[in-house]
Amino acid sequence: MDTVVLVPTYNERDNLAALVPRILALTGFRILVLDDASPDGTGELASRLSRQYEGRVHVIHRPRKEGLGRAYVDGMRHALEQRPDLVCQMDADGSHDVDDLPRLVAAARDCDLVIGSRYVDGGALVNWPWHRRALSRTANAYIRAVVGMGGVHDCTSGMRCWKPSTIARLSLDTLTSHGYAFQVETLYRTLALRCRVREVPITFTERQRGSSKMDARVMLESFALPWRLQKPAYAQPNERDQRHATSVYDRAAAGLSTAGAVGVRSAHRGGGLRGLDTPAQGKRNIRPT
Ligand SMILES: Nc1nc2c(ncn2[C@@H]2O[C@H](COP(=O)(O)OP(=O)(O)O)[C@@H](O)[C@H]2O)c(=O)[nH]1
Ligand SMILES: [Mg+2]
Repeated sequence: MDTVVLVPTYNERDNLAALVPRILALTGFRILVLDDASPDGTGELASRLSRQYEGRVHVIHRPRKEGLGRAYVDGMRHALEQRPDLVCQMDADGSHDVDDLPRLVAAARDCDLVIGSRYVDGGALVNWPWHRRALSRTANAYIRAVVGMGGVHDCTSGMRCWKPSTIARLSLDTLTSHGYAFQVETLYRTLALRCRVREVPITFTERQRGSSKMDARVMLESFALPWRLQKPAYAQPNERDQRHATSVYDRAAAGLSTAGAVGVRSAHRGGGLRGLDTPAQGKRNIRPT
């Protein structure tokens, strides 16, 4: 199994130096670093690592800081060209545990997107300050209230494993998010495409080195995104898929065939991805068909 791990970096030199050997210790994993011209020399370090581990570490040097979402779009495009079996994404700062990667990869066998989830049974947060916990929990509740999101518990998680065929259907060119909203936007599209999404528990640990790049602009974009997704003008991957998604979720709301979903709790409140809501339980498949 050939898996490419996308790692976005902005000022993560020490963290990247620690992360790369840990990932490469796993069989079948390659790394694509997405660096936005970090002033601390992360990009130069990534180049050195790509020479040291030739063929297993690559780096995209982007000219300026444009946000996590833009870096991921570039990375996904390049990853698809390399024709791997799977594409993972994870933060560079040590918050995502390398040891969780094989479980994500294993779970991808029978679904199209695996989300490493902090908010299902077995998931955990370690050393995250209370205001970050509150922000993350509130963001997830807000997104689910506005958009639904098929009952996914951790819509904002940055640790994921994709089937390349799913990424190929996302219409990367039309994704709009610059920052962390990328995670929500790509999940929304994946569900709209009726892809199978599965959450597996992960432990998220607060970084020990460097600082968070979360800022007011990132938060504002994330706040606005769920509403933007509802607008008729929002570009969908393709119209046919979206029409199907709406009818599928209508069926779910009516209590009809929802194989894999644990139950249907909320009433249908509109079109799009609203309507399917499931009781909080452990990891499971969401198969809205
Ligand atoms: N390439 C790139 N990476 C970014 C950017 N902003 C954040 N990152 C990376 O995205 C990951 C998550 O960012 P972080 O600041 O740790 O977010 P937090 O964990 O929510 O505080 C880290 O690996 C960052 O270096 C950006 O603008 N460009
Ligand atoms: Mg972080």
